[in-house]
Amino acid sequence: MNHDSFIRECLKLAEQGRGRTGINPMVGSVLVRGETVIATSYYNKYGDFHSERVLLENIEQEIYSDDMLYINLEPCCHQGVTPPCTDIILERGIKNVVFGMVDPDPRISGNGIRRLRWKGVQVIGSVLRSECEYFNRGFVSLRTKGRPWITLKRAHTKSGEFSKPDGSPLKITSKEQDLWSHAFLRAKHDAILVGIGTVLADDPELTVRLNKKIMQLWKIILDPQLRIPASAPVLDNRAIVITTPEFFASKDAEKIRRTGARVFGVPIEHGNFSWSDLWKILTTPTESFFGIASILVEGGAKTWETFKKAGMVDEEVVLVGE
Ligand code: AOF
Ligand code: ZN
Repeated sequence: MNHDSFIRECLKLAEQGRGRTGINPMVGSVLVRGETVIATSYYNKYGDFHSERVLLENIEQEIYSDDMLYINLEPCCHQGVTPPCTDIILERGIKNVVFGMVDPDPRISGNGIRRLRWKGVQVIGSVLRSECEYFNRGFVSLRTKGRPWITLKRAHTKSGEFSKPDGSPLKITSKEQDLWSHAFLRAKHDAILVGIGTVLADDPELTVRLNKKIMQLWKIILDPQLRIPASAPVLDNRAIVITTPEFFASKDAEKIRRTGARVFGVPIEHGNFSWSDLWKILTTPTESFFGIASILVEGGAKTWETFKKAGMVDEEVVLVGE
């Protein structure tokens, strides 16, 4: 039995939920009979039934005692927004479970595995643990550090320039590097974050363009003095403008909200936005917002420095142009 390849199948399925699972993990499951996958499922969006439940509630075939259920994450055993996955696994008579990684959520964290074993289910794992953990790095970061996973992206020329001598923007990266940035950086994060300086200098749209398809990410703009013009192309219903409480209820804030953007007031602490308030806003789901688990910080230099000095960087990518 090749456990690795079936866990990889789970990851591929899980990927289909990207961008909709919010503060929860991306999860995929496959049910295998012999060497054949007989049913698949994935966690579609925050608040929906979990992957295993979707699979086991919809399967019409009888389940055999040597069928194997694969999931990239340990099955949950808590009553949350939805009922425990361990219940449906036991109810449907699944006797073999293979999981990719232990669930870092303190409500679960090994309890799902223990419950299944105690009821006589054979549970195998972790299988491809680091691959599974890296795949769900946003979720892991939220549950272990209480903040999203943060990737810093910078670009400079071979001689180390970030901008023209007068400070105006300089095109640094090649077309190939830009394509890579869209496919492997922007598309793999829930949000892009920039400082107001970058918005005023470059007027970016901050979307993901992939083979003519546009994917919508959350766009976070740090703007303490609320300098962003309501006409900025970046403003729409995926934009989140973070300003200080004194500008939060201003007329300008109202104008910005009319574009569909959200405006939040976060107090300044030691010269920066209060990290704990910022994380609370970005990771608390509401009816129309499922929360952000990973952020790509794109600039400019001041914003990078702020994140670096605060030790808020998990991964750093440097693109060197001509
Ligand atoms: C699974 N399969 O497909 C998912 C799991 O807010 P709730 O009630 O939906 O619970 C969210 C928690 O459940 C989340 O923190 C994670 O530990 C687990 N998510 N577990 O077995 C799934 N999405
Ligand atoms: Zn579950």
